[in-house]
Amino acid sequence: MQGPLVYLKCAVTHKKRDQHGHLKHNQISEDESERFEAVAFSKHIRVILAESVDFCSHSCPAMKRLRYLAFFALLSAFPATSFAASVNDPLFAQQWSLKQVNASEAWDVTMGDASVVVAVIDTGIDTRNPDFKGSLWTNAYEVANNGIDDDNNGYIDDIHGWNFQTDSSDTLPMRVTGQSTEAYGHGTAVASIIAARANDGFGMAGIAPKVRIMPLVVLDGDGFGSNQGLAEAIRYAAAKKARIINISVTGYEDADEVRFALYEAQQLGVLIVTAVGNSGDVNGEDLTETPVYPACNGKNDASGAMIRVTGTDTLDQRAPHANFGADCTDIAAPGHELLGAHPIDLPKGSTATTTPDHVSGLTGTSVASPMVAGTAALIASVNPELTASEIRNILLTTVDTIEPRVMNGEKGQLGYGRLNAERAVKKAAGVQAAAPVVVKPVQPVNTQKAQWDAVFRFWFDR
Ligand SMILES: [Ca+2]
Ligand SMILES: [Ca+2]
Ligand SMILES: [Ca+2]
Repeated sequence: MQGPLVYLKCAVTHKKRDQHGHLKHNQISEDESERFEAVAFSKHIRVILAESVDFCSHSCPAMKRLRYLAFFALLSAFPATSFAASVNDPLFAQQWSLKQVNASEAWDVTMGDASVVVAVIDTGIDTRNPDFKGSLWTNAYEVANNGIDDDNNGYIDDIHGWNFQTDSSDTLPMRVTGQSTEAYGHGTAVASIIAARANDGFGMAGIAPKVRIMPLVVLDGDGFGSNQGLAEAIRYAAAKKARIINISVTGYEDADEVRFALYEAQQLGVLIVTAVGNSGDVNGEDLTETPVYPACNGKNDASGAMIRVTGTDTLDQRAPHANFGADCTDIAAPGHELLGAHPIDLPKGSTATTTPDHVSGLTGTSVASPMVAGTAALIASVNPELTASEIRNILLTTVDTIEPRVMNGEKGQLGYGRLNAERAVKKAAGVQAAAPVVVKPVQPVNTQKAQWDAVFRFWFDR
């Protein structure tokens, strides 16, 4: 069966510097955004049998919840300021995104539970990077490298996820000729924003540093894939009981196969978190006029379990290139100049590389989506009884309001507000979160250009 000629594209762009070290803004090249090659795609339809064994988190939720409540009762006896969790990761101080959403305060409640699995549908994850030590999901019902499909799910030796591009168990990022490092490193960066280990004295911290990640490769090393591969990956994640799926991928076709897979996953209790994509235009695109998928598959579906994420900057204004639009956008999250882990075999010393193992300057809704997916994983960790729809509601009703700071013409277009991990996690734990929202100083800006200048000063001159 010939698959549709549809291309999905990862939704991130790097900010690069010119020869003087100044950041350049418009980095999505025309030929890249228009590069829709014809590739024939043929796959069997797979029937994946749902597993019968539950996570521990499902079998003992009451105990886990009691543990958190007892812990919080103890904490409440002390001044709140004594306790914002501190970590020793050397790059943590540069992770403005974690400060913006009060991650440290959320970590006072939980840094995540290893039973909570987030599937990362992307370009593959280089889990050889030390920041992923212990974070990789393992398929307990599969025996590695024996050439047998031990768990009878249609995938042979899939002990750590699957590569739907090569139909193999190799989930490392794919090397292809002439590829961009952006696409090659995309999945690794996205996964690290969710679940890079914290307090390991190395690199960065993910927002949910103790949950696990399931790599599912649907995009090649150039960042392109098919709707069929995406649909299969969604089904795989749901059958293997991922609680959350992060999809930092967008395409322009409303594909039946993807829509059905999303529906099935939600029926199985999975929360879908997806980026709303970037435009080649720094002003982004209004998704009401130009919808992208799968983000707009959740259009007007308030009862569903999809969260569509756009990106914002340090000033809580829409990040450059980030799409928007009330119909397809539920929430905003930091998506400008973020840090991420780097595949270990990329050339060292590029201007965008902060350390050999990490990259800076990641901008796009691709890096905003995992901020929300990771927070959802914290919520699922602290209260395993919550349904995906309940997790969604908590995330959307605990946001910080950003309307006063949103540019004219974009008000009401960036979702309910900007992610606040502290209040979301504390609400999930049944604990009264600190009521007053700390509003960051806002610099007056009049134009897009001025906005970026302000942002860059804010960031680089500290
Ligand atoms: Ca298998
Ligand atoms: Ca096997
Ligand atoms: Ca770390």
